[in-house]
Amino acid sequence: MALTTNKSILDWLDEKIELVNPDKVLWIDGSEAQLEELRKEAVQTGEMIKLNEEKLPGCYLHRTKPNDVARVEDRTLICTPTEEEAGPTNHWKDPEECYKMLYDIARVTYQGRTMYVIPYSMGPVASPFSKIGIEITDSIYVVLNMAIMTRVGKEVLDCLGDSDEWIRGFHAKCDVDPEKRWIVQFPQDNTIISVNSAYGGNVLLGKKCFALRIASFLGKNEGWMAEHMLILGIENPQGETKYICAAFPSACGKTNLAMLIPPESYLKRGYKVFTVGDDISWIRKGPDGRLYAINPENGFFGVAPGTNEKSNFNALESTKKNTIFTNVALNLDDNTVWWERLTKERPANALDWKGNPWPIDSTENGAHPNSRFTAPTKNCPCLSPEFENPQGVPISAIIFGGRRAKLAPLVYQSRDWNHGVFVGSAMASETTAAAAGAVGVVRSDPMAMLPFCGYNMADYWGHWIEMGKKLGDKAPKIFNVNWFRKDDEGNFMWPGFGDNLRVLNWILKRCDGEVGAKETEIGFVPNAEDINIEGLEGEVSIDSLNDMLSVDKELWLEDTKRIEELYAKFNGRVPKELVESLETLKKNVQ
Ligand code: OXD
Ligand code: MN
Repeated sequence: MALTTNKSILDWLDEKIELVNPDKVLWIDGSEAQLEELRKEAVQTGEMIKLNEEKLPGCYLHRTKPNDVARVEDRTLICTPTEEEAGPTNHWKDPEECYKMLYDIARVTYQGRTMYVIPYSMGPVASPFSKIGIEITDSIYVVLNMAIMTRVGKEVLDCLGDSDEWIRGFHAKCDVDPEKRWIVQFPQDNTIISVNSAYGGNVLLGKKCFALRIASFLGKNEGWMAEHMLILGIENPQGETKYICAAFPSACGKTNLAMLIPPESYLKRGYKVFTVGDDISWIRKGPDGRLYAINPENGFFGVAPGTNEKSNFNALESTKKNTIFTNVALNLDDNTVWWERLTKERPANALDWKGNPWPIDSTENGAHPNSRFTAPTKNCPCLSPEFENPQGVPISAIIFGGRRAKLAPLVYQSRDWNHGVFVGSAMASETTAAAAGAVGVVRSDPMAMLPFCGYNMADYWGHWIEMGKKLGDKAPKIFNVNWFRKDDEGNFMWPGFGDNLRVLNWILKRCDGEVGAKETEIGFVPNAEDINIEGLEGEVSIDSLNDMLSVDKELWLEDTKRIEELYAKFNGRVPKELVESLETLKKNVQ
């Protein structure tokens, strides 16, 4: 039975049912009883493996096809009416042609299967920030993941009423054929279609497809922002909490920063850190003129390898119940999971992520490098009490970051909002061994949004500039951090992890005008003595801190060429404010 009388939904469903021809249609009502039925069914068919109920209560393991383990950026399309609207950093196809191609691929592929209809809300139901989506899928794995990552069920439909303001999401697993795999956004139609994949990033349509690609487009038209940013709160010993949003390309420790544990000396003084979000922020101007953010998600879809008690205690704790693991190794001795660096020793008796025996002398990984956990946010020990606040949290600072061995100082502050937008647009990171391809290659990734911006990126930068005008002197301050500076021997100079709080503290002091800084060619850089390194004796000295804060003009001049090349792609569409900032930087470092 349909859970709604909303005509726009029912009409759309009828069309899709006719196209894919399912055996039956099941509305997801969000009840625990229904989800439990689906879990049982998935275990019965082998789609999921139930893990040790004592050690990992409510947890399951799922394996995707080995050809389907990550997002596919070259098969991700933005189908705007013209190619120019999608811009040079997106892949584009004519919408009409693309619908036809996708419908031909998906036709009758639900035959013999169930169509699941998932009504979900991104953001707390009925928050002014929130948006509603309907995803149809032929995968129980998708249903169960969506039920963790978003707010699912009948109350979402009740909140929507008769409105047709909802995002259409259509997923069909088909044959999981990589040659016919497409992840497609139609921003003008509020529509997402994903075919031939069953991997989270491609099929949990609320996440990257909706909450970033479609939402960035909505945000531009409606005057708000959808960003690839974590949100964290820092409570000082006086009990005041300030919030920061931060964007990083992958492999820069974003989840770790979102859940950081303060160094011992800070804990003793009464500092606390709270996670509001680890991946996505929806941001808008609040009634008091400041910028407010919510995390539209309800779960963490985190990378498992490297997560351990030391690197990210809070993330690991989050995965200890009601979590779905994807493509990790299975420890056969106690029916639990394992991934690289979870513990020093690997389990002796285990299956690898493909479900094959994993001999103890194997040189292969047990878990896929992009294996994941889908964990409810409410499991997180440091989840912010403001997580469900429908009004969001006020943002004091925005941070951009990347992995730059020699270039960017540990931290610097932009001169003003527009210069900060320039800093974000110029973001780049060096590749690591975690991804395929050469290591240490600099890749531009403006605002960490390269694969996630749903329209022309130059116009997106323009939208940032416009937001700055609306906020005026209430705009958050914008900073850049680099936890990955290396010395001449190739060693990391900064300890990172919890000690990053020392840098965040400097940032918040700058926001409050409590500390000075040096004006340099690239922006405001801390005086070394203003970064607290008490307790880091033997690891960081004032001298090494001065090194980490130094600006090598030659390297910066070289980097301006990369930015120039990036801007050149946009055929004169880059906002003049950014072009001016680039010219200023060039002049300063010449
Ligand atoms: C993610 C990503 O999965 O950014 O969050 O790739
Ligand atoms: Mn992400």
